[in-house]
Amino acid sequence: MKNIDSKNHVTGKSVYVDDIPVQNGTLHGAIFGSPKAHGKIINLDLTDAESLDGVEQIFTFKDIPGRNQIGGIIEDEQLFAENEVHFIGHPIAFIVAINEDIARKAVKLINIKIDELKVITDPREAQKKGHLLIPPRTFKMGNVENEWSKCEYIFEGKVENGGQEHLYIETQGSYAYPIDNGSIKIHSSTQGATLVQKIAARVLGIPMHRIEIDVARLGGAFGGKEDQATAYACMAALATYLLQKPVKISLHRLDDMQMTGKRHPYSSDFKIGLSKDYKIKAFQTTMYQNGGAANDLSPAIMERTLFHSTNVYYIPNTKVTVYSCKTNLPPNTAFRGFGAPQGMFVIESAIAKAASELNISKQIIQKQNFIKENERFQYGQLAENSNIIHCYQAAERTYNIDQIEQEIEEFNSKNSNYKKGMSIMPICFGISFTKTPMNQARALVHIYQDGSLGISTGAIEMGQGVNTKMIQVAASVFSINTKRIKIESTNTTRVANTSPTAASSGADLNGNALRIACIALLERLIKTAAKMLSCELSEVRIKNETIIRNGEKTEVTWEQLIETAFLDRVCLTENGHYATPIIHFDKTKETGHPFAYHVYGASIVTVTVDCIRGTYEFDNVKIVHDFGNSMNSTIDNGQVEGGVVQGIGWMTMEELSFAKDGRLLSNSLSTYKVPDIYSVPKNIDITALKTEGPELALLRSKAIGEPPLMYGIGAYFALANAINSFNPNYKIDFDAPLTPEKVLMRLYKE
Ligand code: LUZ
Ligand code: MOS
Repeated sequence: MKNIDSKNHVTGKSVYVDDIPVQNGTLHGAIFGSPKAHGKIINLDLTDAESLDGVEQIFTFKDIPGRNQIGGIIEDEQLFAENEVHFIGHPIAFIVAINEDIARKAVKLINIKIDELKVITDPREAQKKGHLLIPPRTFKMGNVENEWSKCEYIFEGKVENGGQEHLYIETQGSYAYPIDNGSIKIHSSTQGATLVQKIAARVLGIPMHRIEIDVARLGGAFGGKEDQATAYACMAALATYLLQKPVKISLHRLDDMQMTGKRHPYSSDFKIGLSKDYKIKAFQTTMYQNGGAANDLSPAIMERTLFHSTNVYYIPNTKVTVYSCKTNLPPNTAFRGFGAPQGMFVIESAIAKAASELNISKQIIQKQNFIKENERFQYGQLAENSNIIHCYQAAERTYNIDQIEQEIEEFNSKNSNYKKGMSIMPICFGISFTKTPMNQARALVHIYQDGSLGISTGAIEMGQGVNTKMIQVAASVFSINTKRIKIESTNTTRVANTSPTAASSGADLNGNALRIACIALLERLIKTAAKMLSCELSEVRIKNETIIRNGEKTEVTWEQLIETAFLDRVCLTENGHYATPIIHFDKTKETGHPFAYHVYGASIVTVTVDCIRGTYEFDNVKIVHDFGNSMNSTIDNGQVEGGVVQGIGWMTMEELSFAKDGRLLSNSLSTYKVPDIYSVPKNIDITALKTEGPELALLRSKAIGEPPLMYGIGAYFALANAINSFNPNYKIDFDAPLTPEKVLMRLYKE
């Protein structure tokens, strides 16, 4: 099935927050953010701004009727700074005016005096000074301390990875307006409708039932709207509540880039020990996560880093510690992969370091250590249906890795100014929110009298195609045409208490809830059908919109069935609830079974470096991916392609740059480079590993959102190998992103 939104997307008809027709008298908001990264507010002078013609009102923390607190996991983040500011762009005031231009003009008229305090942007410096967001956490297995003396080889190193700007095409935004009885409706560009509802209720000091959140779709999110859409919805809601007028905010790109958090940069130390036959016997790493000025989702992201710090490998002795460091940057947040890419980059770096020192190819070590069926991850869960070995073998078969290596060697021996490099990136990603209670969802299904359906779930469409998958689920249960089914917006009055659409679990959780609702309705309809045909329940089923009796088509159509059921006063509405079974985790022991299943895959990344200029082109990414039994290969392949490109961007060209004073220098698209059509790999081959798929995946089709991003990590090592064949003096180092500038310096490093 094609993505139901494709046509409207390419013709510009899809409606986003900024496209919603506004009501008469709608006011427009703009945010005054802190001009300094750290300091005490001595004086805030709003008089000039307030007297600007067209400014309706300016709100600060003093106007908040409820609590000035938007922190989710930890309550450590104010909606508006009260006495201190902690990052540049830290919201201080919200200006509401008759149009956007005036609101933005007024921002410039606000005068503030800040007594500056020391600015820290480096996570290691923050950790040394004791500025931690939460206490550090350690995962371990076996005993690394005892193991080092038994290792044949030991290598140590340091790894840096940069952050990443989400660059959703639709910036953060919200449109709020009063509805009946003192309630408020908010259209928010959020991945977490319930989170927005809950925090807005907290800020306004009113019950959740007085706030209705509605989300049609997002123009991209990538994690950036899991937590951070909330602030903007709360600001619009606050102004709406106090003025009783519609209020809209849609961030300017420059403000969005400056104010919002990004993927976490990490700085890490590692130590890896191997046996003579290249088995990894021990692995230790300490990672310093740059959390920014408040917790946001950092504790959960730290947790996912810990879970993924051994990637696809079985390592009997591990010790992994993550410090979440408080710095004067915008609070860093969820980004596709959610800490896992950072952890996986470190273990892959450790392996690359060992390979480089031992003068062997990285694959030799990778292959020796793939986790096997029923070996344990360091957090206690067994690798059931571990498909990494199958993926790797399929990649060897399908793409002939030896031949690729030979061709690269040949190319490199014949060319002096161009060098090629390749690398294999295996991945393993755990599916489920690591916080077990979040793994639940609900759906609401109405069958209307004419046989058409309206379905609602808690899933949010952000371009990933979840709505299309939801329609497929309902169509498959009833065996009816997808055209009969309409998916409604995600709305908290229809489906309550939703988890954010995140953790790659949107389709699994909401699709299973929807399936449960549809199956319950189907059972009722089968009863009606049996009654119509005067036969046993077991004799009837529905196929292609027709009632089948004992395998034979009858005259009864879907429409007749529904009409009869309605006249017979059968309930044609159903609610489904799903909670992922079997998962659990004990934080006191750091062990359990946190994931419903794992997604595996292997990619081969090849690159050509122009050794005069330091520029490069990715020739190929060849992938064997474990989709399970993909329910929509067009959508799933699209997710793989997008993920690969986003991962390569993170590893190679997307370089966030902050000045010492905490100012974001790469604050626009002229200074922050994302992959464009010219820089994507020339070719992406995707081969599906043929498997049945796990029972806990929706229709045995595995979660797809995040895992493929990590294929892009291979880009770093492919580049390093190409540099090395030009410059044998280059000793591999780990400092992503490996931008063309950095490549050039390494090509000519003595
Ligand atoms: N969000 C979250 C996530 O709250 N918990 C998770 O485990 C997670 N994993 C990936 C992406 N977002
Ligand atoms: Mo996400 S990083 O699944 O919001």
